[in-house]
Amino acid sequence: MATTTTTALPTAKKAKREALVGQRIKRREDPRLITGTATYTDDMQLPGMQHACFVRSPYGAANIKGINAKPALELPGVIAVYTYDDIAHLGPVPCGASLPGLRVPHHHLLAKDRVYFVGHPVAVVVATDRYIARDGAEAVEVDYEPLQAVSDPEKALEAGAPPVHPEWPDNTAFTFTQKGGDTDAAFAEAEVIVKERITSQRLVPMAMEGRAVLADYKSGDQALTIFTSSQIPHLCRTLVAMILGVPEHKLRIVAPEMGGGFGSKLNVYAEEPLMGFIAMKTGKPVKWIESRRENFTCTIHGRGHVDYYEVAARKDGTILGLRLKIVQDLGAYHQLLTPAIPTLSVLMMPGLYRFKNIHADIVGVFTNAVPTDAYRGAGRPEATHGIERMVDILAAELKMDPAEIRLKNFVHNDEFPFNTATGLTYDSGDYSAPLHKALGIVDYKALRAQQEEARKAGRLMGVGIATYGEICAFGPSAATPAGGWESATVRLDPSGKVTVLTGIKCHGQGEETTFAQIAADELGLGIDDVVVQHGDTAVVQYGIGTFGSRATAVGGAALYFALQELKKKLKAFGGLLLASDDVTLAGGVVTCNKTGESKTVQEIAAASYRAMSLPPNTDPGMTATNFWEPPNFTFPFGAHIVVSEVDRETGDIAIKRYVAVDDCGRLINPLIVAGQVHGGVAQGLGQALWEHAIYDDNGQLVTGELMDYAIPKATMMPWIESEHTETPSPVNPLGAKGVGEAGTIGCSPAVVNSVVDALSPLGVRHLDMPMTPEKIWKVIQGASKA
Ligand code: MCN
Repeated sequence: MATTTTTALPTAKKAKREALVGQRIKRREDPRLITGTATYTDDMQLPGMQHACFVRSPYGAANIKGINAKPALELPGVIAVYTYDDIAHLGPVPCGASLPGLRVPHHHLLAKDRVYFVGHPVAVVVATDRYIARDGAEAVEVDYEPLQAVSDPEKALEAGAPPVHPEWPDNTAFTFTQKGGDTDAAFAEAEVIVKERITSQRLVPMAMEGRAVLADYKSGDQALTIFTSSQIPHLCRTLVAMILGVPEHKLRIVAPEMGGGFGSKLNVYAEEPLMGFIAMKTGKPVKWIESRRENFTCTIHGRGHVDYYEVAARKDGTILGLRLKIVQDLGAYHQLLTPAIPTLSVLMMPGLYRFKNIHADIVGVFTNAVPTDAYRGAGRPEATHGIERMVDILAAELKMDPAEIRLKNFVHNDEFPFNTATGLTYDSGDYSAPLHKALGIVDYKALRAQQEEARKAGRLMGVGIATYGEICAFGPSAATPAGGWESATVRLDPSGKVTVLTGIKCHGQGEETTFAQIAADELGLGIDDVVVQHGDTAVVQYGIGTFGSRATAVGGAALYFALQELKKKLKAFGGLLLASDDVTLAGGVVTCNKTGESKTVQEIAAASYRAMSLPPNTDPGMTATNFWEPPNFTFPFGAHIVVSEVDRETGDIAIKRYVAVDDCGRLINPLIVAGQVHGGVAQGLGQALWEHAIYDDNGQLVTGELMDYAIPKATMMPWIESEHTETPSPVNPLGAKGVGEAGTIGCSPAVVNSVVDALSPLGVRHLDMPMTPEKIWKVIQGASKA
């Protein structure tokens, strides 16, 4: 996988006085990552550190008749075993989402008298080393009474299905309806109606670094520090303090280097407060590092949709309305945002299209499985997959070209800001531009001619188009659980070096680089004059964190405004030193417009700390902080085109070409953006072709290891031709929209549309993901028999 552009990378020094924003600057994070000198949680060793290992349920559903910890406690090196009775006084794992009538099961940190999914924590063993802790966990005897589990959300809704939570025998956590326009009238007016059942299978987010927690308690100060691989350190502090009942100012959360999160670490899990509890109880540090197997069974999954679509249209291809039912597999509990995810799907169901009539019903279903929650795209890949499949199905029904039908239904350029059927206001866009660009790159007309030839020769070649719009930059606080603002502090040291403190948490996205580009440009300094710090509640002012592709559009905007404040201070101090009211700040220098005399930013910074004299109403030093509340989300968009070929004999799918044209507003760093698109596409391709978290009828995760759960390896990735259009967002001063999830959102429908197109001569109209060779082979066999 590589980028198509071969432009030489500028060195930071060379680029010193050129605008850095917009340049393909290499990530400053990478040297420590590729030389193995970064410090992840598991790299940390504290004196007297203990290790924890969990006893977890091997059953999808069972009553706990008794727990005997004695055999574990007899093992040399085992220090303690804790069960529900020890932690009964602590708060539950929190759910931050609310919906009318939502049923919220009490999510104890350790199972009380029943287990609800394989991996459910029942006890935690503390020992002198990791291996003894593991032996200890195996020695704990738990007397289970197995119960019938239910893991298929549609079966869970059937009468007589085993109840996941006995108090709610219908397994329904909530129902939710969202309506816009007059959908009945749209369907009455329709000349054609197409229907399909479309699934978005359960997926494992699969960050390279699993979850990891290290807690350290200083009893003299009554101060608890928890190092945890978290996308939301401050929210984690607030919530863990509540669970443990410790004062928030005595709790410090540090999120050290992270090997990705992909939404799975936008959460507070039982292990975080439990390690805090153990550290306080034993008076010694304790570490828990998730195994890969635990990551499969105990960290949230994504997707888990069964959707029923009906699209009403005119014969000319104009879409009139959409009816939709989502059956959302929630798993056994609500994690932080579980019930909110399908509501995000509904919000983005109109995609890039103008139709104004929608009726969407969601039913959230409890199953005996680990909870679903936010995984890269969180609700939007499901929506985009659904609407983009339906548009292709409609095009096939009407024998229209899939590009033409999209162009016909796009929101027009003069309609922005555009109010959607689901109550959103799309900020800005030129939706046909990426599609035209992508069609140009593949030479669409020639490609279709080539396909005709291939078909004549008996080859199964497909061309798939998907366009997408996504909601990101979460978001106005009124619409985001726990607040949607973000914070930044910019500190100029006496030597003139810059420290940026940001409330977002970089965990692979590269803001240590892009935020330094923004700060260096605004102050006229070099990128090496700036460091970006994040992820430590004792260092950084409160922030919301990183998710929903918000860090740049919201956190970057907060940084921009803090920089404007700092620039004002620099001019005021500079003016004082130059004895002039008429000064300009440019290129790292404040210049008197009358005399031409100047002072460098470094000289002004030093003087501001020395404080021999200060401008009126000014404090010594040179710091500015901004808390920025965005007025709206931003809505990136794009078009992906996939050329595929299916092997008739094996069902294997070869991706021959992958073209991604994405519009995430103004590009801060095109190299990083390309990396984000590549990574996103890898995860979308994984869903389209290989990945599936399958629970059997007993609630066992049968694809619970990497031998069975096929994430794409580098050799399985196609060459990605990544291009852009740039439509600035009016929502923030950077003009930036998010890009962290775009690749995933655009990918899966483009791939499925391509493969369905390849198999359409065999009468295939729809395929569910993952399109494994076995599934495709069976489809081909079935078609040839028919
Ligand atoms: N960027 C840019 N120009 C733009 C938009 C973004 O140069 N117009 C840059 C940003 O400055 C940043 C990167 O692109 O360096 C991604 O920025 P943004 O779109 O703001 O997304 P976030 O930083 O908020 O990241 C969150 C997003 C999400 S929601 C998931 S899930 C995801 C993703 O990012 N998880 C990731 N990308 C990931 N990448 C890695 N390596 N690891 C993860 O866990």
